[in-house]
Amino acid sequence: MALGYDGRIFRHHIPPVIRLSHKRLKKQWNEKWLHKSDRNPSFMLTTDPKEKRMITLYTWTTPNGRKVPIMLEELGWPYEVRTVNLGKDEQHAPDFLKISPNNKIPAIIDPDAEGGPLSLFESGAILTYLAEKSGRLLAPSGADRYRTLEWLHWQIGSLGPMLGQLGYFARRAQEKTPAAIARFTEEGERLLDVMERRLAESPYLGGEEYSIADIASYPWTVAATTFLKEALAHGLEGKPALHRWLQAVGERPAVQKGMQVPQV
Ligand SMILES: N[C@@H](CCC(=O)N[C@@H](CS)C(=O)NCC(=O)O)C(=O)O
Repeated sequence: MALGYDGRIFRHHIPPVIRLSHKRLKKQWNEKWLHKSDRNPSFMLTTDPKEKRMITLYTWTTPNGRKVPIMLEELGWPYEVRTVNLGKDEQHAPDFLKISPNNKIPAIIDPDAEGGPLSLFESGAILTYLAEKSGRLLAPSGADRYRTLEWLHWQIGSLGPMLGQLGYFARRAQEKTPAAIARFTEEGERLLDVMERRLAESPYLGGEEYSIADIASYPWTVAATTFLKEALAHGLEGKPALHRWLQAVGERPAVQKGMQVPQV
């Protein structure tokens, strides 16, 4: 499908040349994604759509926000970053809601997906999609595939939410709620123990190979040693396998680059 479109959502100030040559495409995108009342300038088309068919990544400077840039850096695919400033509540902009109905980053739009442009939210779905599209970082079948998906889902359903809640109650909330802090500290510690046991028996979370399960867990493990260090009782203390894994993953150039995205 000759989309010739770079994934940016557009509505206002569309250059005439684009308006003419991409009329049909614009109509298709507007119908699918745009909200009439939205005036968010960060969603405007600003580059020549014929030049680029790259993935647009909507993200912010948080652990969940770093997973997808790490993946895209591993793949070496060009991508365009759109910041969604959570501090300014941009995750609630109506246009962003069309892409990410749960009002959370990360999200992507792939203009070059099979069957037409595809928007995706939820980091686990995005990582799985990119792994399947590229044929990398997730085994195509068999036990290795499901072991990787198991640990990917563990991160999405457990490590991320528990450490995220700990961050909220222990660091960000004005009012401190001891029971909530105790609960999420305990759960955070327990999950780091689970991770330590897994990594003591296996080089990577999914098995012998580095995979999307490691990409998903890395930014949260870094958070456990930085932003959440004080909140956790023990954190990575006495966890040699976790230290070994953190270092191995952290040495990857794609991880180092992805952890710097977005630049704000
Ligand atoms: N399960 C989701 C979690 C995404 C998530 O919690 N994102 C946070 C940033 S780390 C967010 O967008 N928070 C904005 C808000 O809660 O309003 C995923 O893995 O993509």
